[in-house]
Amino acid sequence: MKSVFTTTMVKFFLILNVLLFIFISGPYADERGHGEHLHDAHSVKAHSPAGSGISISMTSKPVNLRAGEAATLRFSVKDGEGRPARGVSVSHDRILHVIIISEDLSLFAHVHPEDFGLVTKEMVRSAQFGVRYDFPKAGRYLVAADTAVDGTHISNQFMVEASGDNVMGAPRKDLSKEKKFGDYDVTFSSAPEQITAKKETVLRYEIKENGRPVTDLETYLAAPMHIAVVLTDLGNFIHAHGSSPGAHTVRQPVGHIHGTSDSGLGPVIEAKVVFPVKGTYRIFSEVKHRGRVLLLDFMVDAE
Ligand SMILES: [Cu+2]
Repeated sequence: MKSVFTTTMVKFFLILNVLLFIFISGPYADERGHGEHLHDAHSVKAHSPAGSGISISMTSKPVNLRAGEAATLRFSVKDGEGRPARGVSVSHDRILHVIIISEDLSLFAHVHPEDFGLVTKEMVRSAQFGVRYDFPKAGRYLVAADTAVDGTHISNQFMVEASGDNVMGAPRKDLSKEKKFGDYDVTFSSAPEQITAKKETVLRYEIKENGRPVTDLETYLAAPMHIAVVLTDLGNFIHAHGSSPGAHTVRQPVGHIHGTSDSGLGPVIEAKVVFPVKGTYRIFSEVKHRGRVLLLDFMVDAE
């Protein structure tokens, strides 16, 4: 009798979970209008391939975000006619990448629909994907969404605002090039040293753990490093990927090829970035070491 009850309870919770999941991923018809408004008013279309008309729109639930309250962000990938885009596919191991950065530049999140459950065929068919994020502080946030449609990178950025009492402060400028992140010491440099907007810059990270060069970084989401570059007023955003000089990588096989091993990256990771305009940028970068994602951040001035 007890086991029958337990089985029933398990079934009940399974069904409840499925229902919750459907609820979370279900259409937000009531908010679409507001979402379009958000989109029209604040989003910056970044890399939509010319002529394809494919874009990502976003809505939030609740519509008015409150700091400290659970929120769901929902992204719709649409073709030029406003229909669900066909061919939305996994890139960098995920169907959609969402990066959230607070206006005070103190908060960084990198989340994916996969972090909250399975990506279903229905989600792909309707080209609608959701993530959850609890905005910790009141203020503005940049939300950057990246996906791939038929192998072409699609990216859109949105600005959202969370209300509440716990208001974020102004960003602090810190151009230091040697920083400590837990047990890791990271030396950051750029070539050329003086960064010029619109010209290619190579960012270089040298990573040590307790004084020893780290040579066993792992790939994280199919890249040695994921980099989010943001202008300090959140007006510009770039998502780039790093490579490990001398190691076999997806993007830049330089020098020896050490097979297709997932590890053996480091201690130097480099990334090519073109800073779009003059200004101060914060650069958040993620690497993976011993199964943990390490978040590094530096600031630079571009002339
Ligand atoms: Cu991602």
